[in-house]
Amino acid sequence: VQSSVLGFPRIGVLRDLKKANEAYWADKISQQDLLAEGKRLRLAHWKIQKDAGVDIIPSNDFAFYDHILDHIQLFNAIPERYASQKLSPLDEYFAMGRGHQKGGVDVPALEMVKWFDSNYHYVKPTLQDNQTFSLAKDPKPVREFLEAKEAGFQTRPVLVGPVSFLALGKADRGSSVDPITLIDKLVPVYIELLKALKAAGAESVQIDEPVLVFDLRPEVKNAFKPVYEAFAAQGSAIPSIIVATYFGDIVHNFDILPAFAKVQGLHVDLVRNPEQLEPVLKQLGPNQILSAGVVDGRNIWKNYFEKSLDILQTATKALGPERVIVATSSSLLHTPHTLASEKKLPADVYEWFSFATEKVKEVAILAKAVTDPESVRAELDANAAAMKSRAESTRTNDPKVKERQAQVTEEMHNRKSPFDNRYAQQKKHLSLPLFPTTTIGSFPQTSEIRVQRNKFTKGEISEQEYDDFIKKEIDLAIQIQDELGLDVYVHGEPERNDMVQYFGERLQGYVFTTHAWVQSYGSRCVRPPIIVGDISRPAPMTVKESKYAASVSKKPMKGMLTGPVTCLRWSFPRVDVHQSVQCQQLALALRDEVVDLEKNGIFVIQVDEPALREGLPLRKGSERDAYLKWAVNSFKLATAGVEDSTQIHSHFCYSEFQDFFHAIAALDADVLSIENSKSDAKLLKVFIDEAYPRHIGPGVYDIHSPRVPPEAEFKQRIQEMLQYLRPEQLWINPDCGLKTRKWDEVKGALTHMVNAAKYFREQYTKA
Ligand code: THG
Ligand code: ZN
Repeated sequence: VQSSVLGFPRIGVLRDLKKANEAYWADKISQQDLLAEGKRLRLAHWKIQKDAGVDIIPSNDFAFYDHILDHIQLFNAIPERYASQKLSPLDEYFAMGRGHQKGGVDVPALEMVKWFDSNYHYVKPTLQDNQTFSLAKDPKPVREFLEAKEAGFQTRPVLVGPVSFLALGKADRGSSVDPITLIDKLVPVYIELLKALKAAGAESVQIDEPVLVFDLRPEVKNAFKPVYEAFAAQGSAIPSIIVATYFGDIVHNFDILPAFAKVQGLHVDLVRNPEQLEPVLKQLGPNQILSAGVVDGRNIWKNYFEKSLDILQTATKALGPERVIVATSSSLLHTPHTLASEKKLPADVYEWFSFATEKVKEVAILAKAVTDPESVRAELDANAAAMKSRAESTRTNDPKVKERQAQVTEEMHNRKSPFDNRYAQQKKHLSLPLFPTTTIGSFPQTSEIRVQRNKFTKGEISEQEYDDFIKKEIDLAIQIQDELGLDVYVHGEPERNDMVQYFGERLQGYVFTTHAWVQSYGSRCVRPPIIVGDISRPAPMTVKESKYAASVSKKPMKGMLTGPVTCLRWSFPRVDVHQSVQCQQLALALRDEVVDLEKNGIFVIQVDEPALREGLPLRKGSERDAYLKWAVNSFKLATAGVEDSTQIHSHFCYSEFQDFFHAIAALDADVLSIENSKSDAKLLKVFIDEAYPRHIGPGVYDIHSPRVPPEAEFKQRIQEMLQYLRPEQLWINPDCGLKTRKWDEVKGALTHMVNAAKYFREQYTKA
């Protein structure tokens, strides 16, 4: 039995890649320096895996920004607006990833969206009606394979499969091509790449076709067969192929499997869907390999060896040990680098976790244990002890929380009155103009803020000094909002590190880490807190700052909370209790916070649920309905405790509402802000079609890019929105929080935004 890893995190022990990227973008290091840092990281990560005893080590899992973006460049699927700038390949790459506004060049970034149901974002392939593909010069997978080989690592390159690459893409604005129809143009380029890999010495490649876990349109389903037959026709001119899927089961797509009759094997996710093992075993051809994903690539819990070995025994019994590979369920991209960096975790809890570096060892140990458990007896015993310690720990169980959950009633989920009544009262109470302007909550996290927070964490400044600093930052945020002329203020969240981590650190039932960073997009990382037990709120979490901000502001101050679903989704959840239970516990804690804010004079409260959609089970059907029911109920439970005159806002970081509209409507939030700046305003049509009565602020500009759009762009965007929304329904706001931006970018963009809102306000008041 061999062991394999589908991908390793790229950012390094101390977010080295983030630091290098950001230094390069700020012109502080050269292109050569950045490339050298990339190489150093790749070599370090290969070494970790080799030292752990992993048999099959991936290459081309590294990316400076995003691996799908790598493939966009690899296949020369670069929209003309970037290609025509004559930037260096690396700068062109970053221009697509994050926009480029420098040296007379001004191009926005390509759209970035969530990777399946994870908190990682990929750059969407954006394709043209007359799209062509060709293989990039010095193709990255070949280059990195050779780099590894030279350093003494035989690797298995990871590629995104051609069907998934296209199916995850979209037509560019102004094009109407269905990306999957481009498959015949892509396959020859792909074959050229596979041949180059073979010539370089690659014996095997991992081709990821994760779209196989979706419900697929017939056009996409039918695309697999010709592609993989064309590969098979290459015989030994190309490496052998393992087709990898993850984050779901492929049983519902078994009718596609004949397409893979000639590949070497299949990888399936047996953490998420262990029940697919038996049917998959039956589907494999007589010589095909099963890559059994038993070590979780999405969570940080130590592998339950006994359970995994059960699965692996079943597989080896059916196939024989030489046809089974023990693998991570997915790439380890979604897990932090190493547990060894955590010096502050309680000792008992420390034993329960495995991060990427430790998971790599788990894979290697399991591979040995299947056929020769005695060779790893000590490891197996230690694992059993850790499992037992967790199962018996008193940390996990809080009877008071359970009691409160038992007392939740149906009516606790509903506001006192329907929206129309509420709105009438809110209008009076808040006296808002037409096209009210606001922001999503956070303002720039300046280096000064980070420095002070760090000092406070390390005990170098007192709580009083830190509080005074935060107050000064809030004062500044309010002064700037005065100058900008916004209508509903925010305090700017200078006291918060991350919108989920901050709450995790204030709730019972969580533990948090010091270095457990996970890449979210590009150079941006998050440090998800870990839910280990029943959750409750020992004390108010945000009241102090919001109350202070309201006291020094002449406009309504918006309180800012992260909703229960998002707190759950962006944490590492428990695996011993259903997520719906954890979510309800979070909802009850937040309900108390919402009511406390109202008691303290905060009458606009935003409860963000940007993660609501990514939690949606990947396939339609009963699982989805069940998820939506508990997710929506948790939001309602968290927010329904307030008076009618208090306005509840919520925010979502995406614009794909088609499959999801009813859930959003069911939240009954008075105002929704959504991300729309990079998608077609037509998507808003669903709000008219469904006669949505409440208020909406579709983001009018993209905050993920440093670019400051001209005022005319704002006006045009608002004009487009007014084709689909009633004027009294429309709020004007950015697309998301502004914490990643610099103050001059924020001031520039918001000045244009407020001017544009005022322009329409005048037009409509006249009319
Ligand atoms: N928090 C969490 N997940 C998220 C978001 C978030 N997922 C979706 C979306 N927002 C992703 N966006 C971001 C935006 C900014 C940052 C991370 C994810 C960010 N991170 C800091 C960085 O990388 O420099 C680190 C934060 C810190 O210093 O504490 O800015 O908001 N959980
Ligand atoms: Zn957002």
